[in-house]
Amino acid sequence: HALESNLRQALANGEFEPFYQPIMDMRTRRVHALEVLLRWRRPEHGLVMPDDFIPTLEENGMIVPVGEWVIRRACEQSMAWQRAGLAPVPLAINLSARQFMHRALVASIKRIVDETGIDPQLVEFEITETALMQHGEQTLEILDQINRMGMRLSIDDFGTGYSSLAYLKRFPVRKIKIDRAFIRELEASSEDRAIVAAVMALANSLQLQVVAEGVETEEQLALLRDYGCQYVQGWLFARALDAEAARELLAG
Ligand code: G
Ligand code: G
Ligand code: G
Ligand code: NA
Ligand code: MN
Repeated sequence: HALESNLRQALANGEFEPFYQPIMDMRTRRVHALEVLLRWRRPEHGLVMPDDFIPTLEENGMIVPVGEWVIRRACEQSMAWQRAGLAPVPLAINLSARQFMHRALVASIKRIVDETGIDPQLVEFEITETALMQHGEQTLEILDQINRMGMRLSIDDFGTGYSSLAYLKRFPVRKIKIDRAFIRELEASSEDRAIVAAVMALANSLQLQVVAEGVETEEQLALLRDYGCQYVQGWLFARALDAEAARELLAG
């Protein structure tokens, strides 16, 4: 369990670092939001990606304090950018099922808003459909509390999880993110195109915004534009950037 004890030290030693990937607005061609993606700057290892440490944090429960730290750090960063004169840009912050289950989540979000002074409208949370489906009525209560604070909710990795269309109507969700598995072969796969078209139709009738993830080519972008998808995220525009590179992007 060397990894686990290294992760404990990482939080104490300030080795975690949020990166920021732009979500672009097709209509304005500007940055619509920044997704916050955690990195671990591990001494003598370099930059470690979340897939190599988030699962361990989820298993041992450390995702709760680390996730709280991410929310706080990202809000502080947003405030620093605003004080430096940059136009405010919403942050899209990932929440794991484990964080979502934790009873102190809402209180800790409130505290972070009070202490950083961030406008809650600048914070949205991304939650997978599987995480949403795990906790029944309690889920609706937590989502309502977050929503009443003025924060938005998105469903992440849409289409890959435990799907029930009923919750789209019941939950105060503003946006769905089509998983990049459906975008990757969009040009070659008529099935993927049919899925994207169906998601767009559903989203339009429920008045949900849609983000397509994993957009890597101009051809994918053109198809998404044809389907009426307004928001796009992927390496065609930018990878996840460190705070300084994100600042430069926002500064134009
Ligand atoms: O708009 P600009 O030339 O600054 O584009 C920056 C990058 O975004 C380029 O790599 C371009 O290929 C890509 N891009 C192409 N079409 C669009 C679009 O409709 N919206 C946005 N935001 N970027 C686009
Ligand atoms: O940046 P990358 O695409 O490698 O991230 C992989 C996955 O790690 C993301 O899809 C997301 O689910 C998870 N992840 C990244 N950053 C965070 C974070 O700050 N909190 C949580 N809970 N998950 C994250
Ligand atoms: O939260 P989620 O698991 O959806 O996080 C998004 C993940 O997708 C991050 O790990 C990010 O680095 C990755 N990603 C973002 N854009 C692209 C892309 O255009 N192509 C690929 N392959 N991965 C991407
Ligand atoms: Na996400
Ligand atoms: Mn996703």
